[in-house]
Amino acid sequence: MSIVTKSIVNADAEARYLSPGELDRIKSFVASGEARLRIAQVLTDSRERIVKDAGNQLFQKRPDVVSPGGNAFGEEMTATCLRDMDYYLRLITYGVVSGDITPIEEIGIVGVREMYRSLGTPIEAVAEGVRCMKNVATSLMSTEDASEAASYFDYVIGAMQ
Ligand SMILES: CCC1=C(C)/C(=C/C2=NC(=C\c3[nH]c(/C=C4\NC(=O)[C@H](C)[C@H]4CC)c(C)c3CCC(=O)O)/C(CCC(=O)O)=C2C)NC1=O
Repeated sequence: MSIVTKSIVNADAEARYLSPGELDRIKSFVASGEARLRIAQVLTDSRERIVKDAGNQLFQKRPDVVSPGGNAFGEEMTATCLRDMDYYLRLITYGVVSGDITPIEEIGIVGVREMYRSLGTPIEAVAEGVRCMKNVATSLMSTEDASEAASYFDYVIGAMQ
């Protein structure tokens, strides 16, 4: 839910006008809109490159995951691993557009620890993959956009620690 929808739901539950604080938050959401859309556009347009380059970086840092016995060993498993990275990049675009980590949290973070544990996937290596995507993605942006974008990647990385 965006900050706009959320504020309206909260205000209407109390049959009141939006408070000055809510209007302020909506104002900053609107003011940052152009930058957030620009960032989402870069992530969307460059998604293949971001996932591919970040995947290569990850497998250099963590050769164990693509070695025999590793969770992403073999063509099919490696492809599934890259697909998961693409999933997280997609969720990050949702967060960037809505200016809110809630969609990332609800779709990709709640229960993630248990999920990867049951799959035998080392979650710290998934976090490392997201960190590699952050590095590739932010290198494609201005300093200001990079710092805004980085906060969403950092949320995912932090949630997987
Ligand atoms: C959009 C929300 C969402 C997420 C996040 C998601 C993740 C997800 N990753 C999975 C598997 C997997 N995920 C990985 C990923 C990796 N293994 C590693 O060693 C690397 C560190 C890492 C890549 C960075 C692998 C290799 C599998 C297959 C594991 C297996 O089948 O044994 C599976 C099991 C089912 C399947 O294979 O599709 C799910 C549900 N699905 C979703 O719908």
